Amino acid sequence: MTHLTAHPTQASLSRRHATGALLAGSVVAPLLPKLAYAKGSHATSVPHPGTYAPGRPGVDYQPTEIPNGYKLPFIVRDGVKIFEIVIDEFDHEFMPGLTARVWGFNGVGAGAAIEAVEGDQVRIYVTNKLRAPTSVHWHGFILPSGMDGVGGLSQPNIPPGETWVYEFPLVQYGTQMFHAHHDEMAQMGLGLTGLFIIHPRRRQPNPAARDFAILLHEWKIIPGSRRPDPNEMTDFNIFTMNGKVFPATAPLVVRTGQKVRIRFGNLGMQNHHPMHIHGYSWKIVETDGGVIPPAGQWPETTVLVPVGTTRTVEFDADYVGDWSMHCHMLHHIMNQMGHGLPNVIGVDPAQLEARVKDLIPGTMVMGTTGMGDHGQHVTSGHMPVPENSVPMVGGEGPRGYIPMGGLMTIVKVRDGITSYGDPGWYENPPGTEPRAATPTEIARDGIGNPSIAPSAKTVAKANTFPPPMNHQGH
Ligand SMILES: [Cu+2]
Repeated sequence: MTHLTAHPTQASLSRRHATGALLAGSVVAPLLPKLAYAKGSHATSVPHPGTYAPGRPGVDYQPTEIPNGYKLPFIVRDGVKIFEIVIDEFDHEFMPGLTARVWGFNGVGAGAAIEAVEGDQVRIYVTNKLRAPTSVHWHGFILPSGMDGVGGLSQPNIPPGETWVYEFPLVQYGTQMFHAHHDEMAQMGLGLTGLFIIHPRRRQPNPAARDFAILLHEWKIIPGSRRPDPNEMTDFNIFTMNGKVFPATAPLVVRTGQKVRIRFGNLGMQNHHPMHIHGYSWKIVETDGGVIPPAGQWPETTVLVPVGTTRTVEFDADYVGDWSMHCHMLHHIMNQMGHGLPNVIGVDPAQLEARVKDLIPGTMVMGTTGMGDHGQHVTSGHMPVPENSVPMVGGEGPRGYIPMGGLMTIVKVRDGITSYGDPGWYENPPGTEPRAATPTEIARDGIGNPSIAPSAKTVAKANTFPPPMNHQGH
């Protein structure tokens, strides 16, 4: 029973689990000491320790899609899955028009992913090409303390130019993450964050046909600059899904009737993201702490993804269409939103422009009716902005300009598709889209009649508290 004393949590091993562990673990000599773990809230589908062949994509698990992201390849040597992480500085495009020099894993800013299977033994080489020391932490993993990746605590930092190796067994499944754990605010703020998907060894009942993972991140990139500012504490202005902002975010393409799983992770510095889907409700089935039993899952249309966590949702794609999926913190769907500006909502621009133009010729007053048309002015080129910036820029939609950016993508549900390439825009069937009302309809239904639409004044009066005194009652 010597291996059962290898980890502090083993004191809490139940007799049932200890028995399973002994049966499964007594067979082979592992590369590293195999560890037994009490089954906490994290998810397992088979006993640990155990000896399991490296999980094969398409056979032992259905690979997860990383829209816009990059999945690290692996090789298998002597039963160990080997990955190579390269930490470097490079130019990363957030969308056409905005590129910045970030720090990231394998050439991707906040969009790299590792995928493996519960029971795999993983060996991960980390090459540090930065001029700064760094380390890699495996976020949400049950592993030996020394492999936890905290610079100065569980290991010395990896010096510039060196390649270090981590190795541990995966004794859980779920949606985990990895990130630099030295000089955290700077290194993560510059993009050293990634996803780590661990599939269950034993296939779970009724798995999702479509499985997506999206890492949320936030950056401060001053318009016109080419470096994210790692000193920012609160005022982030670029919000990414796997490193991209809308309209550069890839749509999630789904066939009608399929079960869909979306794994959200958030390794930003500061912000929580209430991710909202249109046209559907979903259930939160997992966190980075483990699986939520069915009885504990409740339906929502918005899942809060707090910083430092993952949330996995599932729903059945029963409704065809183009459905927006976005963060409901509304400045998180604004690219490089300008704020701290004078509030000119409701101002008559003609008068203001006439007076300011004496001082500054060519002045164009914007924002008097909101900011919805700002991005369109920028996109069409008649509103000058700093080079390499996308201030409040959105994208062209099939029926007009979509003034959203940042944490926004589109779930495209289509009948009978055989390819998951972008199917283009959804054509609303006749009669299923709003339009201008005809005079006949307006007259027929009494629109404009005070009994249907009382004036704002009438409504305000009725809602006055205390109600107007009824003098006749005295
Ligand atoms: Cu948000």
